[in-house]
Parts: sequence; C-alpha cells; structure tokens
Amino acid sequence: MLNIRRLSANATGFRKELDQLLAWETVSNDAVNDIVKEVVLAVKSKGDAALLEYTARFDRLQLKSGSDLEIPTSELHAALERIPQDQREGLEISAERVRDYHQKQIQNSWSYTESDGTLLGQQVTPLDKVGLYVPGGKAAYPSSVIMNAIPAKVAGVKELIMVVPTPDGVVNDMVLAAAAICGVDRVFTLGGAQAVAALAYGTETVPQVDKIVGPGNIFVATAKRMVFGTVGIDMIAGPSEILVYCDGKTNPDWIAMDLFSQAEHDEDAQSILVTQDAAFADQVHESMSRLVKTLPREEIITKAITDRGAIIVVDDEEQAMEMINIIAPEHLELSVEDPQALLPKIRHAGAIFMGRYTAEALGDYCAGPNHVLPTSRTARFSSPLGVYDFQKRSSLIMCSADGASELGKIAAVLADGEGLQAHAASARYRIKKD
Ligand code: HSO
Ligand code: ZN
Repeated sequence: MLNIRRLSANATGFRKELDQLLAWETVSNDAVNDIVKEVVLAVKSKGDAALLEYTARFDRLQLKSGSDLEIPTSELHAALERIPQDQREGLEISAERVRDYHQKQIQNSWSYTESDGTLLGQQVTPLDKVGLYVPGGKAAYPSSVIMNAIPAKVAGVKELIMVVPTPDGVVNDMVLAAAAICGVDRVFTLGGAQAVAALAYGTETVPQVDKIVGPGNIFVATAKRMVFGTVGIDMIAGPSEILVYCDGKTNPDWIAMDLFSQAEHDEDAQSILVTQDAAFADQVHESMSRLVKTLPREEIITKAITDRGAIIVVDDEEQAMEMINIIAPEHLELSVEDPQALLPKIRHAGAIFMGRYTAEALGDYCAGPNHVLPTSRTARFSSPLGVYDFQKRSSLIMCSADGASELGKIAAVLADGEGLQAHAASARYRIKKD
C-alpha cells in the first residue's frame, strides 16, 4: 500500500501534527544567496557581456553578441506552425477562455463630484513593461505562459517581454507557440538569476521592465527577491497543493487521481483528503495504491504523498470546513452534492473547484480562471494572479475654489498641529477672504 499519513481531527495532538504537516519554509540558502548576488551585480554592471558569459556557462550556449539572445517573433510563429494541430487548438482555446474570464477583472477609473464641485477619484493605468520568466526543462509549462501573459495583455501592458532558457539551444516549441498565441512582444533566450537581473536593470539588448512575474527555481526566486523594489514582483510560489473534501460519494479513483494531479508536480507538493467517511478514506487509499503504479511520475508522487500527504477523517461537514479554513489550500475541491451550500463557510482557498465533475486539472489548463494561486497558506491574505496585478491606480483630486477654501481650513489646523508651517500656509492661501 502507498504510504500516507492518516489523521483523525479529534485525536489528541492533532493540531500539532497538522501544523507540522503544513510547515513549509521557502528555502533560503546562504550559498545560493551569494551566487545570485554575484550574478545580479555582474549583469547590472556589465550588461550583455555578463549575459553572454552566463548563458555560455549555464546553458552551454555560445552566442556572439547580445542580439543573438533574442528569439525573433518569426520563430514563435514557426513553432506554432510546427506543433501538432490538437496541441495548437488546445492552446488557442485555453487562451481564449482565459482571456474571456480575465476581461471581467478589468478595473476602471472612477470619480465623483462633491456638492461644491470638488472632484475625487482614481485613475487606473496598466504597467508599461512587464517581464515574464518561463522556466526551461522539466517545469516548462506552456499553460503557465498563458496564465501569466493573458492577464497582462488584458490589462493593457504595452510591452510584454519573456525570458526562457534554452539549454544546449533546445527550444520548447509549445512554450514558443503559447507566446505567439498570447501576443508576447519579445522573447530572449535567458534563464536563471541573470535573466531576472537583465529584466530588472536592463542591458544593451534586454529592456528594463517595471514588474517581473512567473515561476522559477530557487535561483530565480532569490533573484526576484533581490531586485524587488527596483521592480515589482509577483508572489513567490511554493510547491503546489490540493485539498479535496469529499462526502464519500464520488468515485474513489477520481479522488485518488485528483490528489495525484498536484503530487506529480513536485516531491514537495501537498495533497490532502478530508472526509467524514472512514470507509471511503480506505477506498481512496486503495485506489491510490493501485493507480500510482500506472503513472510515469510514480516516484515523485510517492515521495510527495508519503512526506507531505494526508487523509484527515473528520466528524462532520462543520469540522471539514474548519479544517479547510485552517489549511487555506491553493486548490480546494468540494466533491459533494451541493457545493454552493458550502461556499459561504469557506474563507481561505486560492481556487475552489465545485462538484464531483470539476477536476482541478481543468482549472490548470483551460477552464478560464488563473492557475497562478497563493500557496503555503497565503490564501489567508492574497489572491490569484489577475488583471489587477498589471494595473495600478493614481488618486485624483481636483478642488473647486469653494472646496479648496473649506478643506484649507481643516488642513491648516492639522498642519499647525504637526508643526508643518509651509503646509499650513499653502492651505491658507486658498481660504477665501470674504
Ligand atoms: N497546478 C499548477 C499549474 C499547472 N498544472 C501547470 C499543470 N501545468 C499550479 O499550482
Ligand atoms: Zn497542476
């Protein structure tokens, strides 16, 4: 049988065990920090020369000049032509659905006018330039290109610049095709900390951006943290997680495979089943033990399930909801008859997949909502990646003469109280003398 922790929510010491299970510290490693610092500083001071050197060293790619780092847009379109027709259609449909969904997230500017004619409001503008990091190798997901690029484009970002390492010159056609479909403006063959530094500071060839988004390994995450402040960054994602709550009436094979769908991402991924039906828990366990053997990623899944997986048996639905809100999972499946009835009780989850048919995998690829979601319990205070991450807001204030006069009196008093005489005088100049 596949080894998976079995917990009972009523057992003594349960809460401590749960805390241990959930504990996840983003690895920050001194050795990695030192290397990344050196790389970032080298790119900042030497520009393209440093990029060429690191790309030769880490990606075994000898390029002659900075301009060789760019993958021309014609290459992206060529990749789109090369991939199998069903993959192309899949990417196109996914992009279209993700675009439709994200269009609903656009925030508009607003303003209102007070009775004395003073106007107050907020102007929403897209970011000018955004950098999208796409990992190479085993974590190269074309679906992630779609999930990051589309909201940026929907927000109206003027220039979207993608970096993707191509070790030994091997390109991932599906990734390039996805970039073509999403309308990514420029693509560079760059990876690691050097790519992040190039986007943050700009080089002779790579434009400086305002924000960097996209997943990456520990070097990339460390570099993003280092350049934060010079540029904006998205969240630093932890390993993938899924919590399935099931009333015991869904096919246990379906539930087992849903748990595996996230476990197969990463040995550190977390899959948790919560149910009030102990016999059903046994059935799912049996399904998992049988099905894991059929999967090419058996080893990764086994490690993830053994180290960080769990089946939690609860008393009732009430206790299940409590569990969900403590765990605050990235993905939550409500595999029950009436999921909508449970919604008001759920406060913390990155994405909620409702009903027995809604496999989490559908959300990963093509349902429409974003698959970049808060992990490691950060759903308590953060949200999925969205159009709002690529928009910013400016406050608007336009005082009428009457408005300035009235507000001037208040401001002057408060400024005096703070001992700021220039503020007070500036406000008083505008007070009407009748
Ligand atoms: N489940 C991942 C996203 C993904 N799944 C990409 C398949 N491809 C995010 O947690
Ligand atoms: Zn996934």
